[in-house]
Amino acid sequence: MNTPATLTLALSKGRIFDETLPLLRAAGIEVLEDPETSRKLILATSQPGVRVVLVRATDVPTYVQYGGADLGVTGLDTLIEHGSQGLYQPLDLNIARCRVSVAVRADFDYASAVRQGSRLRVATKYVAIAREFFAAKGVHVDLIKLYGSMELAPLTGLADAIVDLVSTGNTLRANDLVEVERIMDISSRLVVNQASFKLKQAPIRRLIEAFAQAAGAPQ
Ligand code: PRT
Ligand code: MG
Repeated sequence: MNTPATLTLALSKGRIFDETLPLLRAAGIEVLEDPETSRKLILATSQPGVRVVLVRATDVPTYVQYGGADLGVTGLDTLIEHGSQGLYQPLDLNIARCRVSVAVRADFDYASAVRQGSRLRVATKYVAIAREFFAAKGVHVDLIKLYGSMELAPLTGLADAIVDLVSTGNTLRANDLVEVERIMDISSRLVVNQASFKLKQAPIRRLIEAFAQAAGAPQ
């Protein structure tokens, strides 16, 4: 249970866990187990009152919103899609940086499709971000929700374009796709349950301050 005496931090395995570790270390907190080798979902730390729970990246905001965790680290992409109700967002951690972009097949003339007012079929996991972006541009789109392997959609004819995360661009290049629009820059945010922030104010404030210093971000 997440009790008043414990501070529970929700993280997802992979880049968010890996890039949060140095921030925890800066706050004097060592995670005592390695999620890649352990099957445990609740990880103890060097501070008896602090524990880490491992959840799917898209479930982090949900855990924090409903108090299954007091705090969590989540990509801005995930946060926008989830919505920020019940979540306090005190800090940009500047980790897991990437961007949300529009990409198409190298042989698809995106600029003239947009100029001619064609209706575009767009596949994405980021339906809210894509809807808002194309609406602001005045481009009519049919959005097709996917949960993974977005890059495949233009290659199979499922869609004209995708809206996806890009970091190095290697995945797009490997699939003969080109980035045609950059929608927004993404980094991971600290999110805090609003009730926890009131009830566990002192330890949460200490953690925010240590994270802010380590992340080099103004609070
Ligand atoms: O992978 P899984 O289905 O379990 O969950 P997830 O994809 O939601 O989690 P995870 O751990 O992959 O991503 C968590 C968060 O990391 C995202 O919400 C982003 O905020 C952030 N992040 C930063 C990224 C990337 N960089 C990134 N490059 N998330 C995903 N990618 C993927 C991207 O989707 C594409 O398939 O990597 C590929 C592109 O990388 P490049 O370097 O080839 O351009
Ligand atoms: Mg992933």
